[in-house]
Amino acid sequence: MAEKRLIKSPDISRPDRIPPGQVVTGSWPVLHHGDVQDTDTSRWTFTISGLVAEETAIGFDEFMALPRVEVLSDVHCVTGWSMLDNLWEGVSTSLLKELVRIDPAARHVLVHASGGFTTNIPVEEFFREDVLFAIKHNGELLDLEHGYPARLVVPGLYFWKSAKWVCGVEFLEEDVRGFWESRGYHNHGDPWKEERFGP
Ligand SMILES: Nc1nc2c(c(=O)[nH]1)N[C@H]1C(S)=C(S)[C@@H](COP(=O)(O)O)O[C@H]1N2
Ligand SMILES: [Mo]
Repeated sequence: MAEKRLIKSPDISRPDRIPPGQVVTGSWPVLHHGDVQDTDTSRWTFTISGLVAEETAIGFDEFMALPRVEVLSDVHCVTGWSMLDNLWEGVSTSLLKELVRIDPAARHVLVHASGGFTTNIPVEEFFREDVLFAIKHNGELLDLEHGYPARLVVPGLYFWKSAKWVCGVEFLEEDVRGFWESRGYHNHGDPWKEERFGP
């Protein structure tokens, strides 16, 4: 199998790795709204919709067979914990550009997860090199609690943007706030600017 490309998230090379108001944790907390999604992979699909030439749904086997990258990144949760040096393996968001033709009018991405969770990301941040649909963390498949079979990982933004149990993305011209973003969390969520709550 071809060597996977290792991408280092830009924050990895900051002299101070810990954003203001954050504390490093040794063990990985489990945080989400609602139930853990126990995905039936024989029925799971990943759907690319919205401003695309043709809405496309990819089954589990096909998704798992897509070329993968590895990303080394830090995690910063808005509740105050950070976890450094995570090695993620999965499908780069930029691979979607090879699967569908995205309308240049698309400015925003609404990420959908099983169970109804959503989160919104500007399209240029969604396609940053270190953003991926992670399948493995530190060499192991994700636990159910952490988003099996796949979760988005957006290293540059607070961890609530990293949707667990991801099942699709929707390309949009206008921004649509996601689950936490419409419940008082900041629309953008940059940990270095402490964009925790509103607007
Ligand atoms: N599907 C889904 N993904 C989600 C959430 C959620 O409620 N549902 N919560 C987010 C929040 S607020 C955080 S902090 C992280 C926590 O991920 P972890 O449980 O793997 O630490 O998942 C994010 N992704
Ligand atoms: Mo969170």
